[in-house]
Amino acid sequence: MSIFDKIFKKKDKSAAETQEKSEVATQEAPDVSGKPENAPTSEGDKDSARAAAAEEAEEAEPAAENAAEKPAEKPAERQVKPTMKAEEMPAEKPEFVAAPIEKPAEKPQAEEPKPKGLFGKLFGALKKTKENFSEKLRVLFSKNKLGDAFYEELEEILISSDVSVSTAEEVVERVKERAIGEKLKDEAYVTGLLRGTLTDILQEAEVPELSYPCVLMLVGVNGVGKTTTIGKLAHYFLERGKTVTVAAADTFRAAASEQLAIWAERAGVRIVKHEEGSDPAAVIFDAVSSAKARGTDVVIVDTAGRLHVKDNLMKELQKMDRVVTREFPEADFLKLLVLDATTGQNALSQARVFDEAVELDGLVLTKLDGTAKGGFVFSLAAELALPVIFAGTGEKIGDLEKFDSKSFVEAIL
Ligand SMILES: Nc1nc2c(ncn2[C@@H]2O[C@H](COP(=O)(O)OP(=O)(O)O)[C@@H](O)[C@H]2O)c(=O)[nH]1
Ligand SMILES: [Mg+2]
Repeated sequence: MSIFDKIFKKKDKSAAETQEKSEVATQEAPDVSGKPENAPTSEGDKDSARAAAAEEAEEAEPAAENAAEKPAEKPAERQVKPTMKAEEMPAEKPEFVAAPIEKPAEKPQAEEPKPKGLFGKLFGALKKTKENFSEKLRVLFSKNKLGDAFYEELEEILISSDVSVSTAEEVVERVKERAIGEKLKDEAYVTGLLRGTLTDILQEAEVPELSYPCVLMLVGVNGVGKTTTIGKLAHYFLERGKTVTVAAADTFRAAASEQLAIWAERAGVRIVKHEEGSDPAAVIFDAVSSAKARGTDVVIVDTAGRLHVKDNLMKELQKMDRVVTREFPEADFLKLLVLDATTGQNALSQARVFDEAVELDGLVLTKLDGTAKGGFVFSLAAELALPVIFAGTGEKIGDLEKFDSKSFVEAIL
């Protein structure tokens, strides 16, 4: 079975989570079909009334009128260049930037990565990473024989490529183990071992295939590319014949749901949105209720990323998590952390924070067209068992690919 086919999994949903009550509310089905001006007219001050309605809804099925209108999903081929810029840039600025490379290192033999095809863009995106890595390895091989000094330096190279210390140790340990007893210990041989080890680490974190219906909730700090990725994902699933609804649960700023509405229109999918400042859990409740009633395949949820009010944000995310688990237990529910690939080691701490709040299922790496190093991907797999599921390679609607571990390793090494 190909890696592409194995990258989804369904985590156990804790029974405890399903019992919690939420104060979300039902309201008229917000079907704006990508037309932001048709956004539902709910008012914040109706929250308590809706809360009561939600309690009733816990026993009953979601209001039938949510289902009345026919789905507005229709695939669209438009590829409009996004015009929006992040108004709030990431709290965490990239700390590590790949060192500029003067000349590409000679490729250690072993099979040539294929620059064309499904993962082709990624090879372009990771070219600098590969040059950087290969150059360092070439220098290492030229001055060292296999031995302690060699392995120590190999560990340092990994760390300088944003692999965490403990993961770098593990990688080197595994390479050492494999090298023992072998006679052929040249550069290509060790590069092959390293490549195999890194691939194993990623594949060990991989997850089974996604099943439908499913809910994908995207979390992450501001500016990493959540909203953009949701537009790309909507397009991705539509192209594969799925029906999609996006939910604007970043209700913190009106601009956030407007930005999502633009993407929804561009992709040609239905959006569920409420007013600025409304309860994000209520948005999810509506999105999930109407998706159930309409038989929608994929619900993709946008969330806020204001880490500076971390406690609130985390409580909000937990509440949304509970709503999906309780209201749509039959759906495959994945909580995906979106990470800017230029972020470096900081990615690990972001992942820990979000994983603690809502148990994460996987990652989406964005901005792989930038100066990504990508080494942290191995640490997230080794230390948090978090696989990368999708990769963003640009700002256009088609710039998203399913992540493939083997191809990724070939692209960087
Ligand atoms: N180059 C590049 N830019 C991206 C990618 N994904 C998102 N962006 C840009 O990152 C900025 C922030 O994206 P946004 O979706 O608003 O982030 P959010 O705050 O997490 O929702 C925007 O300018 C996007 O165009 C990507 O894969 N490549
Ligand atoms: Mg956003």
